[in-house]
Amino acid sequence: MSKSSSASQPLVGLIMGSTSDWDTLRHAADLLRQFGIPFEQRVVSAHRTPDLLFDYAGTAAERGLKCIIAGAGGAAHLPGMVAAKTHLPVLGVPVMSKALKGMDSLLSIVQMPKGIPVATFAIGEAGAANAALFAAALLANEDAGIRDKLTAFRKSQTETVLAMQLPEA
Ligand code: RP5
Repeated sequence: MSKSSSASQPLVGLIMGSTSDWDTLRHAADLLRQFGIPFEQRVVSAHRTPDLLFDYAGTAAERGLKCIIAGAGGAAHLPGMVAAKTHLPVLGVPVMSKALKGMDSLLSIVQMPKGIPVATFAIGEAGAANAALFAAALLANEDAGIRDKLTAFRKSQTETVLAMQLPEA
């Protein structure tokens, strides 16, 4: 996946280690779009494009990003290395790996040593979606429009669950 961004100044960086991660991270992109949050999306690999990683993370704050969602699989050092190069909040999404079903990705991302935090989400689609919702919650502190959309999203979810019916016993 090549570099791309929405029309206005991106507030969220959505990066992943490979195009093979897109099927997971697209769930974050869908929600950011739904909330009208401008974001940029890009493949940045910790071990295959380390210089790009340093440049991307090192310039993220000055380019106006407010947080970075980083998804990776396997020995998933992308979120941790990004966090090492920026003070912005980094939201790590473990991608489901073939060999270990994402447990390797999860443990690689969640087990950051004390001092450089990465907010770690669930493996796979749920984690990607929740990372986008968390990014929305961060931005909602300063943006009433995003806050209203987040409140409406929650209300709609609640109404859906309240309307759920089980089959008669
Ligand atoms: C990681 O290696 C990526 O995040 C991806 O999840 C995994 C496999 O990458 P590909 O071999 O599919 O490019 O860096």
